[in-house]
Parts: sequence; C-alpha cells; structure tokens
Amino acid sequence: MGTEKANGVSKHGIASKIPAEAHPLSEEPTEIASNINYHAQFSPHFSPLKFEPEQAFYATAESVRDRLIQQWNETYLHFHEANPKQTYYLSMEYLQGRALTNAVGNLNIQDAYADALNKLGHQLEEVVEQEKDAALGNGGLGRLASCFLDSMATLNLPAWGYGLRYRHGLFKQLITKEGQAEVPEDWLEKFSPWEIVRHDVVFPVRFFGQVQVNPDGSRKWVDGEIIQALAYDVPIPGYKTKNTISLRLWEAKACATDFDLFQFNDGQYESSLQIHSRAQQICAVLYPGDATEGGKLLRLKQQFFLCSASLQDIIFRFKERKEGKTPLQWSEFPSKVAVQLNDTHPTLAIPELMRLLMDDEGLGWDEAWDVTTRAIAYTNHTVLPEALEKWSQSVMWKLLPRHMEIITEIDKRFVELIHSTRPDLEDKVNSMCILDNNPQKSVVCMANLCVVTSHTVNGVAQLHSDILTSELFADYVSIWPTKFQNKTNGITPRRWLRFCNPELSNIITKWLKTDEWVTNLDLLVNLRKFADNEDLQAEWAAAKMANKKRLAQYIHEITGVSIDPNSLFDIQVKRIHEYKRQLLNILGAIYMYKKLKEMSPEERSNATPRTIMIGGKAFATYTNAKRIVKLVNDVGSVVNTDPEVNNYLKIVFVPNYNVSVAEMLIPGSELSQHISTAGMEASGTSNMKFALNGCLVIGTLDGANVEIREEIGEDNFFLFGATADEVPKLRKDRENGLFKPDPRFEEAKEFIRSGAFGSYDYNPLLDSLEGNTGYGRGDYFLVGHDFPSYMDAQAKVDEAYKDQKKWLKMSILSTAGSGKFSSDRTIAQYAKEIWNIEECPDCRDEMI
Ligand code: 26V
Repeated sequence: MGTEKANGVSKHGIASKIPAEAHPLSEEPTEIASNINYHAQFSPHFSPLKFEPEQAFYATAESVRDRLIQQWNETYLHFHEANPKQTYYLSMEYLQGRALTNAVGNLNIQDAYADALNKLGHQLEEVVEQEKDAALGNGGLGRLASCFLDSMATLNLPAWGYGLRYRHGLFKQLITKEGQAEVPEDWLEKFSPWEIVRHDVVFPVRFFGQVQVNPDGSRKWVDGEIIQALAYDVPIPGYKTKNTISLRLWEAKACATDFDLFQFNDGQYESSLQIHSRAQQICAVLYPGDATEGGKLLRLKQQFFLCSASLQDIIFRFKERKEGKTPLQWSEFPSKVAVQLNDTHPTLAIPELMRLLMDDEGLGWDEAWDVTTRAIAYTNHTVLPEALEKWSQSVMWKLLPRHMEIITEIDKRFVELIHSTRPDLEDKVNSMCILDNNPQKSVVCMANLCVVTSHTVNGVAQLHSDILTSELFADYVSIWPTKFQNKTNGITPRRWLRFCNPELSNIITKWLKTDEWVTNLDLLVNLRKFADNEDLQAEWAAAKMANKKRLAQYIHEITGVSIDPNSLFDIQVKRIHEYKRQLLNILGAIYMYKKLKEMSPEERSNATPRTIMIGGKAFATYTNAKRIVKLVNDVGSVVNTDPEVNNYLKIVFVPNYNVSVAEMLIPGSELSQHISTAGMEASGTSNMKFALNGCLVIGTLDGANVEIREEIGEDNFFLFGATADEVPKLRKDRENGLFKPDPRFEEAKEFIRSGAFGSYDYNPLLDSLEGNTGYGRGDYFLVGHDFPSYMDAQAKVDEAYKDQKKWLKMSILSTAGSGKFSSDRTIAQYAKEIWNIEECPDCRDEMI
C-alpha cells in the first residue's frame, strides 16, 4: 500500500524519511505523519510535488477524516442495531466554522497531530488557519444549531442534523469607503474535506404540478417539476466519545435524464440545460434577496426542499426498522422519531409529513395528524414581527398545491375546535388561525401553523419564553397550557473555551485539578473560592494579555489600525440590527471622544484607555443597518488618526465577522456589549461565550443576559436601561411627546450633524431617533431613553477597570458563573423534556 517515494520539496517539502503510508487509525505521531504524507501524495486535488501549508491542511484534514468515517460508520451501525428513538434537527442554517481544531480536539489527538505535522515541517496552528469557515448561517440561530450538534454527539445521543449545502453561504463582507460591500463567500472553492457525498442517498422533490383526485377519494400530487436531493454527510464527532453523528446537507440537482440531448444537439444549449440551472439556484446562496416575487419563490423552494428530502429520509429509515421481525406500525413513528423545527423556516415539514403519510402510505387524516403532532416540536427564536414568516397563499398554491390543501384543512379543523370548545376565544380566531384571509394580505402564518401542530413549543431564554406565553402565543396557552416550555440556549464549551482559549483552559484545569469541566461545565463554580487568590489572578491576567496581544496583531493585519493591548478591549459583535443597538454603542463612543477632546492633557491622563471593536454583517437590503456600519467606520477613521486622543480611544470595525473571527476576538475581550432594547433579543449566545471567557458584560435586562447576571452575580454585571415591562409605556410616552432627551444624547447627535465624521448623509439614521410615532420612527428602539443610563454604566466600567485586582476578580467570577450556559445542559433538557430520547453509547470496544 505504502511507498517510500516522497517528494523532496525544499522549505515545506515532506521530510524524506517519512514514508507515504496509510495508517488511518494510528495515534502514533510518526504513523500519523505517514498517513498525512499518504494523502498528500495520492490526493487527486494537488500536485504531489508541493507541500505548502494549504496542501498540508487538506492532507491533514483527510487523514483526520479517515478516523471520523470509521467512528461514524460504527455509530450508525450501532444505532441501527440498538434501534433507539432518534432526533432529527431541521435547520436552514448551520455555522460550523472551521473543523480541524475541533475534530482533533474532540478526538483527543491534538498533541499527536501537532507532533506529526512538526515532523513534516509544519505547525498545527499555522495549518488550521488555512481552512475556510463553513458559513452556512447568518447569526445566533445557525451557530446554536452547530453547538447543539456538538453537544448531541458528546452526550451520545442518537441524532441527526439536516440542512442545505449552500454553494455560497452568507456573503463575505468587505469594508470600503462607501461602507459594507457584499461579495460571494466561497467555502467550496477547492473542496471541503469534511463532507462525504452519498450517491446512494437521493430523493426526488416535487415543485408545482397539481392534485389528482383518485376514484376512491384519495389524493395525489402529480406533474410539475422534480429536482433530486443528493445527501452530503458531514461527520460530527463528540468530545472524547466514539459517538460521531451526521450533519446531512442536501444538494439540489437535476436528473441526468432531464438533459435534453435533442435540444442540445440542435444548438439550443441554454434551454437544454434549463432544469439544471433551476436546480442549481436552490442551493446557490443562503437567504437570496426576497424583494422580488422570484426571490420569495426561491426561498420557499429552499425551505420545502430541506423539509421534503429530510422527511423522505426519516421515513425511509423508519420503514427499514423492524422490532423483531415485524415492521413497525405507523402509530409507533413518534416513539422512534423526534423532529425539531429550528424556527419557522422548516415549517413545511408539517404538511409534508401529513402528505407523505396520507398520500403515499395510505393513512387517514386522524391517524396522520396523530403521528405528525406527536413527532414535531418547534423552537421560536424571535418575537420581531418582521421576522415572523408569512407566505403568500397564492405563491404557496402555485408551488405546493397539495400542501395548501392540507394546511387549509388543519386551519379549518382548528377554527372548528375554537368554535366548538372555546367560544370565549371567538374574537381572537383571526389572529390565531393559520390562514390570514384578509384580501390585502392573504398569507399563511407559519408560526401559527407550528404552534397549532407541535406537541411542544419552546423559547430560548426564560424572559423570551415568558414573553411567548404572555404575549405572542398567549391565546394558545389557554387551550394547551402544557405545550409551552423554556429551553435557555447554551454554547459548546469545547469550541468556545477549550479550543479557542487554550491559555485560560489550562489555568482552569490546573486550579480545578481536573479537566472534567469540559463536559461538566458546572464544575467551573469551584473557581469562585479562588477569585481573590493573587496567584490565580496573575495567571489569569497573563492569559488575557497573551490573547489581547494576539488579537491586536490580528486587528493590525486586517485593518492596519494599531491598538494598545493595555487599553480596555470593549467588543460588540453580532448581526447589525437596530434592535441590537450598535447605534447606542457608537453614539456613546462619539460622546466619549468629544469629552476627551474637551479635556486638558492632565484630565485626559486620568481616563481609562479604551479600544472599541464592533463587527457584524448587515443584511444586504437593510439600509439603516448599512448606515450604522458606515458610521462606525467613519468615526473610527477620525478618532484613530486624532493624535490628541488616540492614545485613549480607538474605534475599529472588524470586517467579515464569522466563527473564526469570534474565536480570535472572544478570548481577548474584557468588556462585551449586549445592549438590545429589552424584550427584543430572544436570548443571545455570544453573551455566554464572552462571559465564559472571563469578559465582563455591559447589558440590558434582555434575553439570556437576565440569567447570566443571576448566575455570575449582579455586582459583576454592568446593568443599564429600561426593562421589558417598561418598554410599552415608554413608547407610548414618546408618542405623547413626553420624552425629554438627555443633553449628552443631544450633544452626541449634534456632533455627527456638525460633519465631524465626514459629509455622508447620516440624517436618515439620526431621524430614526427623532419623531414620535410609527415603527422604525420615533426611536422605537429607545436609544434616547437608555442613553443616559448607558453612559452612567460606562463610567462605572471605566472606574472598575482602574482597579485591576477588582476587575480580575469579577472576570474570574464571570467564568465561574457560566456553567449553566453549556449547550450540554440545554441539549440534555431537550432530550428529556421534549424529545424523550436517551443516550445510546456504543460500548462494544473501549472509548477513545
Ligand atoms: C431575522 C431577520 C432577517 C431579516 C431581517 C430582520 C430579521 C430580524 C430577526 C431575525 C431573527 C431570526 C431568528 C434568529 O436568528 N433568532 C436568534 O436566535 C438566537 C438563537 O436562539 C438567539 O440567541 C437570538 O437572540 C435570536 O435573535
């Protein structure tokens, strides 16, 4: 199998003593090096004469993949034999980021790989940097799905993730003089070593067509267009367990037979390939623009494509299963299958499951409804009205006629249920039912369909779940009081502490005398008793400084701005949205800048030096969000080049925020901003990542901030702003002209108007903070109301930072109090309280 022939390329050449031999499962560094060399030599992708860091990455990843495939095969063989109930997580988004560090870390072979690469003349840290992020997501919802997969694998749960294999994920953000520009992200430019194409797993997905009524009254969806869904499996290894589950991503392709050879030979090249082009559109990008009818139709196609392919796959697997020798009854489906809808994006799984059960499997309505409602559960991730999906009924009838029949029937039965059992809710029927038949709208309300059908509906932090039951879904609660739950989000401690912050991890392991915290994050609480210990504080400070220096170097490389590692590193990174109030942050920074300018040099020398970093993508059509990006950049250009103050304040916009950038920023952060208008951020998960890494939070009582503050202690949290309860009255007061702006707020806005940051027209942004009425006007997000308390909280931050001993204690207590926010805890709760599944470890041979 092996060969002694090795290339002798100079600098990054493969050491000639290392043979190119397959040792797929060896843990011995020399054999791992051989295996990497083997992949480099025989790779179909690269010349064997080159072994630069890029080739080293692909060869290393392929060698890691060998072992993943083996564990993954054994895991599913084991599931097949053990036949447990399995969970299927349906999500339009996954933000996997890079996989190499995570894979060697979870497989517990990091040191052996570092050693092996050394033997080949490379550094693991350098090689991992070659990998492109798999950015098949937009924000917290997508990263949550990826953290959940890591926890499901680690907890030995029988689970699958289902998603779409977007050719380009979310756009790549460039920052130009004009602000944000979007260019396509190209994670598949070369190839992804982590996916395994499954030519044996292909399902047809139909679009358009019509409903045929058979003589026996049964119905069948026929004609239209068929696109094939081809599976790509990405193995997801658990941490220090053999359990390796699948993220199954669907790609759309046309049937080979759909190629019109006659037309092609007739010179009609484009029309002969039309269906291929339509297939390619489906998985081209995440969130294609939906301003046009075509764009809306494409998004709906994407959602249905995910739902239909995944459910056909789930049903196929269910039918394969036999208890003893007899096939399972359909009524047993919910005791083998739990389907979780990640927000409303995969709602079409509901009518698709009903259709497959009735039209393909011959079940009656009642039986199919019983199975569907016992199998499907729904997680809500937002209360923002514009993000609650509503699809045009006419588009739906055109694309999915049979599904619309089914939805109409679900709606009819629900309305009848209210009429017959709950006359007190008569006047609420219009807002509760699924079809909004108001001729101006004529839409399908996806959240309502989810709530009516799902056996469980959950919010993602306690406050958010309370808002769901008391406001958004309050009327349903009186019908189904036990349907609603809370599952506070979590993050995986592997990626978000153990691997991204090895310096701090080692200190934690040393002081706790165990590394079990990596799978039992509650153990962090034992750091509390050392919070005042000077030795720990010194080590803690040194780790933070090392991470800050690394971050400063990165910022310099990508933006050209030099930042001082001795200044307070203050970070806000998340999608740019008005409710997240990056505008509050930058207005605060502008005010700080103005005050620094007004100070005498002596006064200034007392100021706490600060570096404010802001990053995040603005949705391409969200004009105000893009104006905010532009403003941050413009303010940064002025402040950073102002010699009078730039030793005290720097403002940096961090371009193209993604998972890898987060892994660089979070360990080096000291203050992070989670400053949404109370009641609007469902949870937030970066707040958990920052707190876990010993970063203090300035924030409102919103989403998971509430629980973070509870856990780490109110003295260790810089709180400000209105509470969710106060927000409605404050908006009313504002409408009634009762709002009196703080002079500091007026001063900051005036400074922008004065042209201090250039001639760009910021009036539309500033206008959004004025006026008294309407959504999006009249300062709906209460920036003006919260500004003074925000500035007061920032002054407390400045003071606290001057006392480094106190600051370090607060930092240690932040980490110590973050145990609750492990996604292992969240997933264990989903498994027990929603999915009713149990762990299913493969104990046949020793765990790694
Ligand atoms: C999406 C969009 C897209 C179009 C522009 C307006 C808009 C506004 C909000 C959304 C949010 C969609 C759902 C979502 O991503 N929710 C996030 O889910 C996270 C995981 O549960 C949670 O931590 C975040 O608070 C929540 O915003």
